[in-house]
Amino acid sequence: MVKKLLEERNVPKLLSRHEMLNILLEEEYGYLPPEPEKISWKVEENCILNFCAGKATADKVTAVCGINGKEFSFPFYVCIPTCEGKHPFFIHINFRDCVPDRYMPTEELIDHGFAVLSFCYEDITKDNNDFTDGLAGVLYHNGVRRPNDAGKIAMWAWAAQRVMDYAQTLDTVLDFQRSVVCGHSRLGKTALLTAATDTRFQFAYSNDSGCSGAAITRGKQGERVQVICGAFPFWFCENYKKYIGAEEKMPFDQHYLVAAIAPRKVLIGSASEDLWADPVSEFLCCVASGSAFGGFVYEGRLPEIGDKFFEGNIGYHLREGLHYFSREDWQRLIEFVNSK
Ligand code: GTR
Repeated sequence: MVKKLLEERNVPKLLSRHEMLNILLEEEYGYLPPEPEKISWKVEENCILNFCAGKATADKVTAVCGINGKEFSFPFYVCIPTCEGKHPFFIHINFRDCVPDRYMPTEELIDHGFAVLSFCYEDITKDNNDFTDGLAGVLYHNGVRRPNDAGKIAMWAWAAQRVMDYAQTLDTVLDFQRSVVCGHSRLGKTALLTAATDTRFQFAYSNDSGCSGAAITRGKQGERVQVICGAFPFWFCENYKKYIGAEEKMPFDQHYLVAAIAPRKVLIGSASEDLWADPVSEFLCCVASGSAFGGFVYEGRLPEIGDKFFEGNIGYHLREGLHYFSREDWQRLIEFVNSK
């Protein structure tokens, strides 16, 4: 039944990682900005004193990037358990810059032995059509973009990769076999693009990312290309608009984004009432990209609330409820990472 549902979607066949990435960057997200010519860090140690009663350190770091002969800076937080050992870690692309935050239960993550590095996406460039703002202003002259130049998702992904540059300076306390990039909704789309374009990330987690994220576009319920390009054209490159009302003509579908992360690991999380994102289309994306991971292991039927398909390197879980990055989602993510 699942196989038949996927066949009806008529998605293009998987290609090599390189080919799939080129298509996605050219046609959907735009090419990521170049790596900085130079990068340095300003570290404010223990910006939150005795964080979690001393269970963790909390530093505020500013990345100072030389790019296009100009300078671009952004802040992020680094919370690391104080106990001995090398810690698995999350790079969380967050909506807000608070630690903790309603989308980031920092103490619980620390209690599970994870470090978390997080930044607020709008500290990179605002979530709007202004391409003179922040990193966009450093990249583009007067905010003018060519058809395949980075949209805002590609810029947020670039920033997550800079946070990974910093993580690499902490190699005595972080475990790079369990490096995870994660995000919710538009930032779940961003997390997938981050890992697809940077093999330093061993795991990616997309929570409720839906249209132009982890959901197959062809035959999708809820949000479609026309709607997303109407409301948020700036998330993508200009070329993406070609597919408004012409999704069948796309030389790709979203399984390319997920498959481009293989053979590394991906977990896709859906919420049962998030029909705008469309849990079934997110699940079908796991099925469609499965062969790139050596198979998606599931029970041959559509998912039910509470399901966790964690056996393969591509995993899926379905939580009850609405569009939200919940504690339950974080718990599933921790379980998935710890099971590998
Ligand atoms: C919605 C958008 C979705 C999703 C969401 C979010 O308005 O239509 O694609 O990404 O925002 O980021 O919360």
